[in-house]
Amino acid sequence: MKIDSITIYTIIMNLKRPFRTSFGVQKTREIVLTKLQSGDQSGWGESVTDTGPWYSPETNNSVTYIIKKFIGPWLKGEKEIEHPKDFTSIVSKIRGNPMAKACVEDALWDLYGKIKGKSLSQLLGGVKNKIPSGISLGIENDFSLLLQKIEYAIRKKYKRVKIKIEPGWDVEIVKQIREQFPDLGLMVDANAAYSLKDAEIFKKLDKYDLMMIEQPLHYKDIVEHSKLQKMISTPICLDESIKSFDDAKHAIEMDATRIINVKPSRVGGINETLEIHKLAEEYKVPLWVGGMLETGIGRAKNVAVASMKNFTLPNDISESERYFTEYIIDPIFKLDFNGELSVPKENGIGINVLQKKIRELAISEEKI
Ligand code: OSB
Ligand code: MG
Repeated sequence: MKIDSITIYTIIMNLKRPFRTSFGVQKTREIVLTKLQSGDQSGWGESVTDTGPWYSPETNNSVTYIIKKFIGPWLKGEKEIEHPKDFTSIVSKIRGNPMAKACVEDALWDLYGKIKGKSLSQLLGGVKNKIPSGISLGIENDFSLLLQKIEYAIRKKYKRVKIKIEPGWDVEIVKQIREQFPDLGLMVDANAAYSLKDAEIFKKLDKYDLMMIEQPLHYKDIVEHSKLQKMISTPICLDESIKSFDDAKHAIEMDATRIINVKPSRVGGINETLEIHKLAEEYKVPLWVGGMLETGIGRAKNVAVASMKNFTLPNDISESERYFTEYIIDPIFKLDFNGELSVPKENGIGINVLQKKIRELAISEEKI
C-alpha cells in the first residue's frame, strides 16, 4: 500500500443520555476520525480520546497534533507498506500516544482488508460469527433510574450488566440490585476511584457474586491491585492500567488482573492487541473488548477484534442505538434476539462509512 493522503475529521455527536462515570459526565462526543486514501481505496479509523485528559492522558487535540506532525507525514513518506503490522516499526520512535497511533493503525487495517478482499475479522483469525454484548450503565442521581436501565438491558438480552461505581455509590447499590436480580450477570467498574485504604468496600462486594471488579485502584497501578486481589475472591479486571503488552504481562504475572478488558486503542492498536491475545492464551486469562462510546467505525473494529478466540466474556460493545440517534455507518449494529452482534463479513471493517454524514457533523477537516 502506498498512502496518498490522510484526512483528519473532527465531528460532534450528541449522546442520547448523559453518561456518568467516577471521572466525569459526558453529554456529547467530540470524535477524531482518520481516512487513509490509497488509489481508489480508503480505510477509516476512530480515536477514543475526549476533549480533555480524563480517562487517559491523551486528548483529541494531542491525537490530531501527533498525526499531523509525525504519523501522517511518516506514513506518506513510506514507498510501500506491505502489511499493517509494519505500522509498529514506522511509528516506533514515538513514545506513548497509543490512541493517536491506534487511530491511524486501525485505518491501515481497514484499508488493507479492502485491498485484499478480506474482512478484518478474517485478517485477525477471528473464529466467531457472532459476539456476545454486555452493557455499561453509568452512575445515576436516582437508583430507580438505574433499575429501569437494568430492566431495559435484560429485555434487550444483554449478556451481562456492568455498573459504574464510585465512593457513595457502591456496596448498597450492588446489594439492592442483587436482591432484585439474583441471577443477573453483574460486574462493577470503578474507573480508578478508590485506593487500597478502601479494601473493606471490596471485601464487602465479595458477597454479591460479581463477575469481576474493573479498575478499582489508581489508573496506572499494578502493584496495589495485586495486593487487593490477595484480599478478595472476586476477580480483578484491569482497564486503564493496561496500556501495552508489557503492562498486561506484568499484571498477569503479579496476579493483579485475572481478566483483561482490552480496548485496542488504549494499548496502541490492533498489532499490540494481537500480542496481548497470544499472551492471554498462554496464561489462560480471559479477555473481553471494552468500549469508549465509539461511533460505528470504532465499534466495527471492536466487533472484529472480539471475534478472536480468547475474547470469551461479554464485551462492552452495545448496539449502535444504545448511545446515538444518528449514525455515520450503514448498516448500524443491532442486537439479535440472543444479545449478540453479527461480525461483518464484508471487506475491512465491513460496514459502509457515510462520508456525507461525517462532513455534516464535522467541525474540522484537514488533509495531509
Ligand atoms: O471504563 O470502560 C470504561 C466509557 C468511557 C470511558 C471509559 C469507559 C466507558 C464505558 C462504556 O464503560 C463502554 C461502552 O462503550 O459501552
Ligand atoms: Mg473501564
